[in-house]
Amino acid sequence: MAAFELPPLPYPHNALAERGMCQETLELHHDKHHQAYVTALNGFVEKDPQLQGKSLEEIIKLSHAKAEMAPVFNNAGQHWNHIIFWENMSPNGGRIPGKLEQKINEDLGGVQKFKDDFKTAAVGQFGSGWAWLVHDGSGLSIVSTANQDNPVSDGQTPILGVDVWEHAYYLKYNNRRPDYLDAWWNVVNWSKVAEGFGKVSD
Ligand code: MN3
Repeated sequence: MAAFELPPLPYPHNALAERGMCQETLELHHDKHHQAYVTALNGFVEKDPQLQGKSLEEIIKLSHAKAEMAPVFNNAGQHWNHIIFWENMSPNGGRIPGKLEQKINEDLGGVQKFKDDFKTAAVGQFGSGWAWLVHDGSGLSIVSTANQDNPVSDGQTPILGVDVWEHAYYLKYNNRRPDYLDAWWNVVNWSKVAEGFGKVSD
């Protein structure tokens, strides 16, 4: 039995299309790209006894910053990143719950400034990568990471993340990464983000 499985997309592939995330992108991105990371990761686990029986987080920590384990880290990191990415979207994401909004106001200078700064981080990430809203145990901050990296390796807990690899937006938005990010705000699943925030802040 394979160690890891691709979790099903939490909504139909066409569910976000009206809000700017097209069906074809979700089919390729989830069913092909994410599946490829899971398949590759399972191949490494099958061959390496030290990875067997380990959780995804354990494998990420074990393989982080080890040159000989880079392929393991790349695929484990991307599997982790995409799980939160799919969960962070919804056709009815609702509004930012009050407690999270209050913390955004305190730590990030208000919701509009948070959105502006998050977009700046995501647009400014050179090449492939991610932008994240993280909690470091005391407060919220915005970070970006290259390629497959994620803030877990730095002891931070991501509660919201957006994929800015070209495969996430190129079919619909071509080179217009800022337009993709503008559309992405329309599908953010705020109740899920607040759930993640509750786990680290309570
Ligand atoms: Mn991706």
